[in-house]
Amino acid sequence: SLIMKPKVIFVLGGPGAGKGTQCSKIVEAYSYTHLSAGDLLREERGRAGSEYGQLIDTYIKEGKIVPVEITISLLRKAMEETMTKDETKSCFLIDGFPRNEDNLQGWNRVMDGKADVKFVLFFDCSNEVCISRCLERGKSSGRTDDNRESLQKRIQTYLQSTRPIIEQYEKHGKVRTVDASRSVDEVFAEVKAILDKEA
Ligand code: UP5
Ligand code: MG
Repeated sequence: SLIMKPKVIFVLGGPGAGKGTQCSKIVEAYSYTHLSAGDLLREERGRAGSEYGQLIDTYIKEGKIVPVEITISLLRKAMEETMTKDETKSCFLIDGFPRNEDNLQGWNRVMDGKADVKFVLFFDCSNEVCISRCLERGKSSGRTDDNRESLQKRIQTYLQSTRPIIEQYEKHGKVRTVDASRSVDEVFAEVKAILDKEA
């Protein structure tokens, strides 16, 4: 079980908003561990003997949100592994989660009292910019969802399911919004200002 109560920042924003890019930069400069829910799901999809491989594959291509039991167990395992290896590593960037009401309720059910969610770091970016970044990346990413058809669905899911989650946190004053349409360095300057203020 968890040794110390982990400190969590949820990192949200549309597909291609730059969540992963900015989390990598945060990790270089601050003592956070980056856990991308999408990366964990893709890893589980490719794991030999995974009972969820096929389901995850289909959901990702369709831009649909995987049932929370699967995602939460991967996140929880990754957090526990990190903290077991090094007890001082108790700050996490959880990237791309929670994406819908099912995710949020699952988190609250499993993690309530076991982790402190500090705030949501929200990378705000127009759909057009998001789509063009993912299509550009799709030329070499090998991601099965970096194509026009999947992107249309990912954007739909983001608008219908994820934005309302961000709005819920906003009502509690728990969202820090960054203009993610600018250059990587400009975005990171804004991220740093937020993290330095919160620390
Ligand atoms: N790039 C980044 N920043 C830039 C900038 N400022 N200027 C110009 N270019 C910039 O960046 C995307 C691309 O843009 C890269 O080529 C980058 O160089 C460039 P990246 O940092 O990868 O953006 P990110 O927001 O991380 O985009 P990603 O595609 O990972 O976002 P998604 O939220 O769509 O993907 P994720 O991996 O989180 O989820 C994929 C799928 O998994 C979901 O659709 C869903 O089916 C499933 N999923 C769940 O079911 N549950 C979960 O909890 C999580 C995922
Ligand atoms: Mg990502």
